[in-house]
Amino acid sequence: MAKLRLTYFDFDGGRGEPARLAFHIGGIAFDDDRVAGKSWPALRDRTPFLALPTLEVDGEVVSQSNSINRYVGKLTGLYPEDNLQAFLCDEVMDAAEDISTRIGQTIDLPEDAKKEAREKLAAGHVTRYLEQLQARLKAAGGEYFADRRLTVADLKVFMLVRWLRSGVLDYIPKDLVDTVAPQLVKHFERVAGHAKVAEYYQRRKAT
Ligand SMILES: N[C@@H](CCC(=O)N[C@@H](CS)C(=O)NCC(=O)O)C(=O)O
Repeated sequence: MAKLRLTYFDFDGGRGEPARLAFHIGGIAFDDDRVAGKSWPALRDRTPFLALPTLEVDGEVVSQSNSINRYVGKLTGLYPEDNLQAFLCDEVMDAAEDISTRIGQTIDLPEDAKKEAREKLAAGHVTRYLEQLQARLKAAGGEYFADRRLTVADLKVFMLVRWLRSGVLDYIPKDLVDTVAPQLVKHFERVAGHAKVAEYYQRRKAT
């Protein structure tokens, strides 16, 4: 097995977390390199595209969260082998990435502009994306997004829904997912209740 080092910011969420979870679920050892915010400026220029996460594989540093998710998904058995199921898995991950990016772009706005942008997003793109993700989930059988089993797409949406429901995003109602896409809440609970996922967060809480 290659030597694997996943580098991401030191919190339990965001773009690096699906790969951490996938490694844990698949039982694959990796170096969980957690970067403190104050160390980031010095590291930034050494990342391929000035951003995290990165995954180092036997000394080669590769980036882009969904590319990492696919690679780690293949290593851990959490990525479909069937081409169409893989396509569905990718679409969901990229949609989750799109909407996370749109929301992320509001984080550093001044308060008034943030309010305006987020209210517009909540009523527009975020609602649309959640409804469509729910439709994809239903079309895939209602439990998982692809292959009728847990894949990295489920882990990616799990992080998105957790973020939206956490209450940290002012002006995006934290019950928006519950209101417009209740099946995504059920999906969130399904993933959170997965034995390995639950065990992972129990362990994280204890550290
Ligand atoms: N398209 C990239 C986006 C990466 C990205 O924006 N990462 C954020 C953290 S989630 C980052 O590194 N922000 C620090 C910065 O831009 O200085 C991916 O999916 O990995």
